[in-house]
Formats: sequence, C-alpha cells, structure tokens
Amino acid sequence: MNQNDEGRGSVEDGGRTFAQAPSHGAREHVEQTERFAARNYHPLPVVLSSGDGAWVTDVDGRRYLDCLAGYSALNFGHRPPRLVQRAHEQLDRLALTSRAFYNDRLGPFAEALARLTGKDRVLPMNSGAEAVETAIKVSRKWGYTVKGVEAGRATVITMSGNFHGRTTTVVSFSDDPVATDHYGPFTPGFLRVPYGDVQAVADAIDDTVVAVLFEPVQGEGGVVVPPPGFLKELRELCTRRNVLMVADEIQSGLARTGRTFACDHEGVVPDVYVLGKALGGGLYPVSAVAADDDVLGVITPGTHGSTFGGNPLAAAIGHEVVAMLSTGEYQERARFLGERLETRLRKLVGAGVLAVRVRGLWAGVDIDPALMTGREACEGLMRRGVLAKDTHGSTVRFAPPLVATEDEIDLLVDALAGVLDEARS
Ligand code: IF1
Repeated sequence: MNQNDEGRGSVEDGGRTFAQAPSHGAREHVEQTERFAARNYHPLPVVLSSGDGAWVTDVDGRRYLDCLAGYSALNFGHRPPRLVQRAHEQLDRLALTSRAFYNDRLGPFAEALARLTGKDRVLPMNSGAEAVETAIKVSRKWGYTVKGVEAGRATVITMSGNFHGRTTTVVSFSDDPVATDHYGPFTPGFLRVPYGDVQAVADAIDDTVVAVLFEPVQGEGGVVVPPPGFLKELRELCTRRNVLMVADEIQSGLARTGRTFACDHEGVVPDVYVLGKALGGGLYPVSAVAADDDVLGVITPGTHGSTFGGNPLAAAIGHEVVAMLSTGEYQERARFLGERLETRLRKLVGAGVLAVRVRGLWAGVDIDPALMTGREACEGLMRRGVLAKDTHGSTVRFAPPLVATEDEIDLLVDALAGVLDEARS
C-alpha cells in the first residue's frame, strides 16, 4: 500500500492515499535541481530518496511502485541484495585500473558474458550509447578490412522510430526532431528504412552496406514489436548479403521480454549483440558489444577504448548479473508476470485504451488522446502510487522490475483503470 506520513497534501480514496502535492522539502529539491541542473528532462513532481525491490520512497515518505525501472536498467529491482553485496565486496578491494593493466575481474566477466551470448568475445564499455558507437565503429572497420568495402564509403542501415542513444553520431540516424534539432552537422553513412520491413532493407542493401542496426523491440517507440518472422527473415537476408546483423538489446535484452535476448523469440542469433542497462544491475553503468572473432578481431590494441570500460567494479557486478541470468528464473518470471499484465491490460481496451503491445514484462499502452495525454496519465498514476513514463504523445510504457509480484502487477493495472475511470467520469 502507498504509505503516507501525516497524510500531508493527500487525499484518501478507496483506501489508498494519493499524493496531491510535494511537501516543502520536496519543493526545495525540485527548485534546486531546476536552478542548477541542465533542464534536459521534465520529471514528474516526485523526489525519490530510497528504493527497495520494485518500490521507491519519496522525501515525504510516500511509496511508489516503480513501473519504469530505469528504462529496464532495474530488471532486478532497486538494490538487489546479491548485487549490492558483490558491489560492496569489490568496492572494498579495487574499483578502477584502466585497461593499461589487467585486473582479476574482467576475464571472468568477459568469459561469462561471451558464453551467455554464445560469442567468442566481448568489448566492455559503460553507457549504452558508447556500446552502440562501438558497434558502429566495429561494423565499419569489419566492412573495410574483412568485407572489402571501399574506404570511407561504409553505410549502416537503421530503422524508422529508432532510439539508440544521444551522442551526435547516434542521433544522426534518428527520425525524431526532438532528438536531432540544432545538433547538426550529422555523421554521414546511415540509411533508414521502415521498421519491420525486410524488403525495404533488402532494397537498401548495396556494396557499401556493412550492417543493419535495429532494436528487436522498439522501446522509445512505445514497445513496438516487429511483425512475426521479421527477425528470422532479417537474419537470412544479412547472411545472404554478408551484412552484419547488429541487435541493440540494451533495453530489450537480459530477460525483459521473457527470454535472455529478444532475438531468442525467433531463435535468431545476431552477428553483434549490443548490451547495457540491466547489465549493470541497476547499480553501475555497464555496457558491452559481443561478437565472434571475425568481427571483434578487427579491434587491435589502441584502436578503441574507454577510461572506465571493463573496470573491476563494473566487471564484478556484470559477472554477477550474468550468473543471475544463467538460471532462467528471471526470464520465466517476466513471461509469467507479463501474461498477467497483458490479460488485464487488454480488458481496458475500449475503456480509454486504444491499443496494448506486450512482450514479456514490457508493455506499451496507447491512451485515447481525446481522454488525456500520456503525461497526464502518468501524473494520475503517480497520485495512485505508481510511477511510469509516457512516450510520443499518449503512449505509456510499463516495465516493472522482474522481481515484482502478482499483487503488484494487479496494483499497476488497478491504478491505470482508476486514472481512466476518473478521466471518463
Ligand atoms: C534518455 C529513451 C528508453 C536504449 C536503446 C541505446 C540506449 C537506450 C534501445 C542508450 C537508452 C534510455 C535513454 C534515456 C531514456 C531511455 C529511453 F526514452 F530515451 F528512448 F529507454 F526508451 N539503445 N534509453 O533504450 O543507452 O546511453 O542511455 O545508457 O536518454 O532519456 P544509454
């Protein structure tokens, strides 16, 4: 239940306490953040101060079910005990060495992640965008040195509605003006085709194409699942045309969709996995590119790197995350809870919901824009003790930690139903 302190600035309704407005202390945090931090976000008016499992608590003592989970970086919940313990152990030993020297954590992590992905080796980085940039550089270098593409001519095919990060090169192939306006000039060498359209990819491939970069499920796009067979057909096309299939599984991977990787749903193994978010267990930025030697072998000493990439703390946490994923329990939990979520969300279609898309424990819900915006829906959910994030107009994404319970999934849907009922009354 949503525990409130003295009930300040809240109302009771149906036994639940709704936060109406932040306290003075919360408002001070908001004002200080707005005064001194760049305004690159428009956060909900809630100031979080602690987290545990699927729940977070704000500075006023109110609790919220976290249904964003750090955009799937918190697949294992807030402060997962096993990972916090591993992080503390490593923090008390060695956190950073640079790759100028070996450390005793990178090898075990690299081997474990290579085995999880079924690839020969991994290149560790920190943020997701860095891993995407790395995958682009590796694909280009493979194109020139292995495939034989003319120097400086490499192109990468990307998809409409893509989101792969915020660096200048990565936004160069975005079709979202909010992500690209006033950031040019952009990096050349990218084509964009309609998401899910294998024929459009086939038509775009020429001798300069080195890779197809795609999300197996588009998160920012609003949990957009490609047409059945898309992944398998894309795999066959890339093999036939000697083009690298580069799967950005930063958000869709690591059990979120009910499988270790979203590509697993069609039994497809890409040439390159791009990983991040939950690889750091919700504690630390950990990302990586995984591929076989014929691809990652193009990277030779000094030709790519990162100050923090592969540091002992990141490697220790990442290794524990891989161990947690190796049993399949989180993948099964995402499937089980996702089925419950989907069944209940679909009952809201026609009652303020236009469409629902679900893959594992990851849902995109299109709210009727005539009823409210996605932001307004999220503000209503917040008042009911549920945190979620809108995207593109009136879509709300739900991605609770995979450690959520059935009751918490029910609480999520009941809160959304309450918001819709209130708006329709
Ligand atoms: C923001 C979106 C989600 C990603 C995929 C690479 C990255 C991301 C598939 C880059 C990151 C984050 C970034 C964050 C919000 C969030 C997001 F809304 F921006 F699009 F999840 F959908 N590939 N996604 O989803 O990873 O460099 O951030 O570690 O920028 O506001 P990163």
